[in-house]
Amino acid sequence: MSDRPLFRKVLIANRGEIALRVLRACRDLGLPAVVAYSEADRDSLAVRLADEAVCIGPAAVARSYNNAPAIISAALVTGCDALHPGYGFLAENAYLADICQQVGVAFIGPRPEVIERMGNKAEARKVMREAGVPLLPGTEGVVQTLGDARQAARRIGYPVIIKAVAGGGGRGMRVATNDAELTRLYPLAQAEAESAFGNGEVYLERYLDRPRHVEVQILADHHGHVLALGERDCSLQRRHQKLVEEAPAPNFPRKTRDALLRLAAKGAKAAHYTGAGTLEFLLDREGHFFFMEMNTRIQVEHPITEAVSGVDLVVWQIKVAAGHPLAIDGRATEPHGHAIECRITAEDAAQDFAPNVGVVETYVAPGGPGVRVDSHLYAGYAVPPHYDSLLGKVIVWGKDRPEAIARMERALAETVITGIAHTVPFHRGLIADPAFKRGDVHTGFVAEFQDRYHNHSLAERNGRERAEPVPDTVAAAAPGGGADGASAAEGSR
Ligand code: MV4
Repeated sequence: MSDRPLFRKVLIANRGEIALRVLRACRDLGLPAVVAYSEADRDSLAVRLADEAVCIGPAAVARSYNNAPAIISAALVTGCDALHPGYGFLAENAYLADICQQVGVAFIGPRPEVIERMGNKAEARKVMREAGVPLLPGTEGVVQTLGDARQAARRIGYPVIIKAVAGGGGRGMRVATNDAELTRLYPLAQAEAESAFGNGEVYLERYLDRPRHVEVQILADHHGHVLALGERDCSLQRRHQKLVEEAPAPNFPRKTRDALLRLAAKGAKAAHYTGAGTLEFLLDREGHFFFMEMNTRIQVEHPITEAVSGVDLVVWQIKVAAGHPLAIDGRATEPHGHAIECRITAEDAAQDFAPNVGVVETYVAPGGPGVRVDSHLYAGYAVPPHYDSLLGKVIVWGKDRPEAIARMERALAETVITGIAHTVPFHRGLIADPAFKRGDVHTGFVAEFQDRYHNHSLAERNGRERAEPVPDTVAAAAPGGGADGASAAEGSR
């Protein structure tokens, strides 16, 4: 490659730990970076460490991090010729990617048409079906009428799940176990989708009870090379917020994994994908996998894939956006060892994960062999109330899963954060759980863990064995099937 710099300057259009992560990649590449920040983030670590910083508006996200014109203006006035959107906010906004293209700023992500296509979950299903990627039985595209929905559900077989085409991440899903429920829930799902996404279109799929969530990291360049850089198990979630992720997926047969990675790469190729992206799959009890949706961004949990593949995903995102070919030998990225990530948030697990804000009094980050911390915390930092509650991520690597677990226990035990409630104690409980240690994970795991924990402490306090179970989201749904699933989904809002 020539010594010509990749870009003149990169605008980082995000905040928190990911702004810092992207800044570090820019530093590693010798690229100057500008951090775009809101008035609430003036004192953030990314702003302090950046070469340059530019205020894009007030604290409210609609007027700063979600304000495309403000972000584009910031890129232009600071002389940036590339923009990294991070995750969340406008990271999967085709309009921002399109405007970038029009004003000559490289959007570090896929083309706007690809973002748009994958953002429509029914369209994404069509692309994957044509590429031969396994899907759950479901509708070809959007369901237009209740009559069509009932007919489709009879063909698919109950239980079915109604999903918004503009949805994703679990919002606005409804589970129906029979025709009467479908009749009741179909208009509700439509109305919910309309109000949440401004698009009331929905589609149907066969509903799987407590599947595993396994996703595949894709990296693709503008020269037709597509790499599947391994899978992550992200089954440990609470209300669609991931708590723990690991790579490779535990108890996952070699043959299934090979097929998963091969088909995910095929799907990404069919989608004309470029940059870093993720295909999400559900895995059933028998080990069959089914495509669910594609995320067209770098994900929070990308470091575990970096840890086992040796590939710096953010560096490569920037390189492929500049037109560089993927000079990575697919065989060299076979997973080496095992990595686990805990997402530490400013939530109080003892108060049903109520978010809390305040000033970080003390912060002592863990370290030592095999430990990486991606966090924007520092002692004296005031966690602003306007944004999500992620404080940072503890990522560990070990030569095998038991070593990674032991190192996570060590790292979490070393972590000190005072001044605000956080989830480190909850994570320590999860990691120490015998079922987790067996790799016996699924999307109902956290709810079941909380039930065990909650019932146990209540039993202690009340001197009795069982307390009432706590209803949760679809994740908690359904020991015994869809009927509970439907009510749990309904109760989740
Ligand atoms: C499902 C499902 C069961 N069957 N689809 C949740 C997030 C969104 N991306 C899709 N989700 C689900 N889709 C069918 N056909 C169960 C979930 C689901 C879930 C998926 C992954 C991780 C955690 C989850 C928690 C609850 C429900």
